[in-house]
Amino acid sequence: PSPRLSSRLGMAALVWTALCLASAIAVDRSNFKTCDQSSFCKRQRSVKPGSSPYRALLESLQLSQDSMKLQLVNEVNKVPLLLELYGLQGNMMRIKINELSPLHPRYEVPDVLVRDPPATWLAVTGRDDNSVELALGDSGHKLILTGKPFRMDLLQGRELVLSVNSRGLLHFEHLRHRCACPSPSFSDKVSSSVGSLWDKIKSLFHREEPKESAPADGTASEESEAAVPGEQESKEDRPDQAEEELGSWEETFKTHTDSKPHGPTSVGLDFSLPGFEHVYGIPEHADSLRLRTTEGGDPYRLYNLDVFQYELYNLLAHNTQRTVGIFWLNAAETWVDISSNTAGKTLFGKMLDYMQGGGETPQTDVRWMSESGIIDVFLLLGPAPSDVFRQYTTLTGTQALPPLFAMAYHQSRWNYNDEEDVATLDEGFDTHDIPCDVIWLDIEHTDGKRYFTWDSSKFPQPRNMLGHLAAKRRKMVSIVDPHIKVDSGYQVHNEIRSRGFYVKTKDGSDYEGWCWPGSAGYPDFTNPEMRAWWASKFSYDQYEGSMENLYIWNDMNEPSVFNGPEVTMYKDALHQGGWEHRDLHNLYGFYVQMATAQGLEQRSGGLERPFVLSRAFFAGSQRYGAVWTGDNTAEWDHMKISIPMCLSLALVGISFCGADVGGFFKSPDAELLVRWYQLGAYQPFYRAHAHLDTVRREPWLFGEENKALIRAAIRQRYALLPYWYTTFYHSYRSGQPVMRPLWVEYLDDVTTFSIDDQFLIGNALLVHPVTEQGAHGVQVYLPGKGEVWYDVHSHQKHHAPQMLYVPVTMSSIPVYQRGGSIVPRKERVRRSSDCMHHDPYTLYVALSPQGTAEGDLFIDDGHTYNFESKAQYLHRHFSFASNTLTARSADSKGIFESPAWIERVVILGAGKPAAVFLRQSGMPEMRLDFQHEPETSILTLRKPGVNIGADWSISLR
Ligand code: NBV
Repeated sequence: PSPRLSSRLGMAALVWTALCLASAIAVDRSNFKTCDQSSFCKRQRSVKPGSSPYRALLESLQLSQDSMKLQLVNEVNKVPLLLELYGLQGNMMRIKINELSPLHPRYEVPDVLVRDPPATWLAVTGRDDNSVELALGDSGHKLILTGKPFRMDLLQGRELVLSVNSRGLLHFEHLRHRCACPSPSFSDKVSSSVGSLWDKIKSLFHREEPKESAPADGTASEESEAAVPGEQESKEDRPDQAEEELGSWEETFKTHTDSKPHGPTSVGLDFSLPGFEHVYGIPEHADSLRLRTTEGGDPYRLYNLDVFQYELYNLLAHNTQRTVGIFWLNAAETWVDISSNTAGKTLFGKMLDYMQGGGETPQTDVRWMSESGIIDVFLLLGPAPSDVFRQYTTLTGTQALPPLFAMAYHQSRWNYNDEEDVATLDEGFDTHDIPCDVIWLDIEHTDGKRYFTWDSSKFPQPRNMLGHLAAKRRKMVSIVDPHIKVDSGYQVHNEIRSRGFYVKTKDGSDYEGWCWPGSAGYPDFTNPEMRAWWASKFSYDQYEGSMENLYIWNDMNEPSVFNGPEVTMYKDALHQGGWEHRDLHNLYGFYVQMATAQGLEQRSGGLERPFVLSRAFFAGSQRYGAVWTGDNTAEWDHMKISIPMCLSLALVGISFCGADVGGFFKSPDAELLVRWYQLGAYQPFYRAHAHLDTVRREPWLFGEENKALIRAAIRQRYALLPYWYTTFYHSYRSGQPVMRPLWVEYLDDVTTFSIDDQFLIGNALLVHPVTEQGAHGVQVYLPGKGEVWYDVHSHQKHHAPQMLYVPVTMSSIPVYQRGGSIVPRKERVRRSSDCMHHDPYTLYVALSPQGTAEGDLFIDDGHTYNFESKAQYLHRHFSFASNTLTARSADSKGIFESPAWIERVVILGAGKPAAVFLRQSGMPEMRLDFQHEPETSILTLRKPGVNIGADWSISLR
């Protein structure tokens, strides 16, 4: 790593460094670009804060019911842009900026938004010479748009929430002909070659000729300085040596040259957030949860790459008063700069400012820079974190509700060698009495890395193997990567080739890169026809040897190309519609997972919920399955960093996240492995995985004591599956993250803002994993003024807020249940989650200091869409108040017959009652047995015996 990188990331950089070094097999940091080596980033960053050259032509403003259009003009090059503003329902706003008349269309990201976001009204509420004031629906927000220099300020009441282009960093590189040339002869050569290339692209994809430049919607005002046809080009005709030098028309990195037939196309814009010191999101890499400033270092880079695959475009800013989000919808390589006026200040400095009444309001400034496409940005105006989650997921979709088995424990390694190995492994879990739902097969199971096939000597009878697992009510996952072996004997390849579904080179031939199978083609997943074809390959008759209990894993979908620039695809490779890979690189992995999930859905006639794990992702990937944090190492820091990594993902909609338990590279010692199992048990996706070169590490290979510890960790996970499932259901319904940073629930507790070594599951469980070797204790922060928390193991009650030193042994990690919550569990843990389907429940009722509690439970068949299409589900609500626990329906639409019943109720923080009575409608009141432990205030009610779907109440008298 460069010193620049280290200085930016501080301590966490060391962790990242370790990650890179450990992955040295594949990664040398110098093989990846810095901003200075990425010409557009360098050009964008060379624009310094100051007066913006852009002017909004206020006289061109056109207002329709739900949008406003207006021209912007760059006063230096006179190129006109079109600004569109939309007020969106639910307290959001969309800003689009494109060229008014681009030479040819610019890429606009398709398929990520789940629908056209419903708009609300906009009205002009004031005007003067240089500004216009707009009201945004009934939200109470106003936008002040200033003409010269162009900027926008968004206010709520009199409070400034956010400003756009206030630092003047809007920089929109318009499309142009290549005329800036060292010599006229060279110029002629180049422009004619560019012309012929564009013709070639068009003929390849039969794309429509771009429309003649024409003022959009007649918005151009006659006396405006906007482009006069011809004028734009004559200005561009001037030789511009600098532009050539900055890599605008061609760029070389290492041995790879990126031809840039469209020249410079980047876009950039700045946002200022007054009053915000804490920003989160854009989970690009292993770092702290809270984002750091990038001053004096490189910006955060958003470019899906093998190993650096952390990728999302939403950023959240939070303070005690409000939370806002900025969602930048662009699929090209993107860099994000973050700066803050308090970054360098010590706490003492800040206090001094405060006491002296001086000092500026703290402010965070964010600058986004993308290589191509348009500016399309959504402002999510909160005001609470839960509102921002709802807003973001109404745009990009919520977390798909995974099948229940996918939330259970997964056993993976690269590789389980053959059918016998799988059988022994499966047997091992039963012999050692450890639950396990899924066994995974990595790339070695295939016939020479030809996906959708099996190595016939190692896996001669895959259906037998799958059938055997099915009899144990277990599943299997096989890997299907998106690089396809170029081999005329491989049917998948032949079909893709003959249908013209491969990504093309700039010259129109099928693009070939080097990957696991050797020479490989890359299907063009951006093409819907290709995706439909891919999906059809998962039907049982196409994917030979597959069965209902086989699910899929998509790896290497950044896409990873061993011999490509930065281990990925050439940016000038061409996709359907003639789009360059440059325009949509970050969408590739999203589409691979989408097409695979569609395949699994289709093979069951649309009945079964798919499970697909993906390494690369984009905004919206939450709709298609799970992700993991990629190739980590068996080191303590790597285990620890998985917490902020999954939390960052959760903040931007992707809840189903996990890290390889045990670490992918290298071999963990028993202590690290046990601690990792204990942490993984509380992360949404729970899979142990290991590199081919590591020693075997099934849970029973580390001695009896460690086996027992690992078994206990996995059993804790299984006991809590009803709570996980219900929390995922909430995420699916309302977009709230499953795994949450503390500040999401404790909005005005500033102590929580920087915490990323502990987290919440839903709103009821707080987890503080042990991430230090040889730890004897951990410092746990229990939030919530006037609240209480109960240790889930000892049931001891603690008052909050407080920083608590908790001694630890190897037996477990600290987990607390919030006073005021009710958590359902299944305590008869069995071989797999499916075996526990009809098992009885135990309710853990943790009383608040006021003696109240609330919670719920969602149940369905655990694997189909019938909960949606036929309302076959139960959503139960439990509440405790006035010494009475009541069960009723939380949603009367759902109907589902379940034989499961409640076998126990444990009330934490309860006094001893004289008697306990159960009441159910139409039945006589029944006395219940109970047991009370005075030292711990635990009241256990035995065998209420009520069906889980029934309405009842239990009163303590
Ligand atoms: O398919 C092999 C591995 C896989 O086990 C791992 O989980 C992926 O992240 N894959 C990467 C390719 C090889 C990495 C060195």
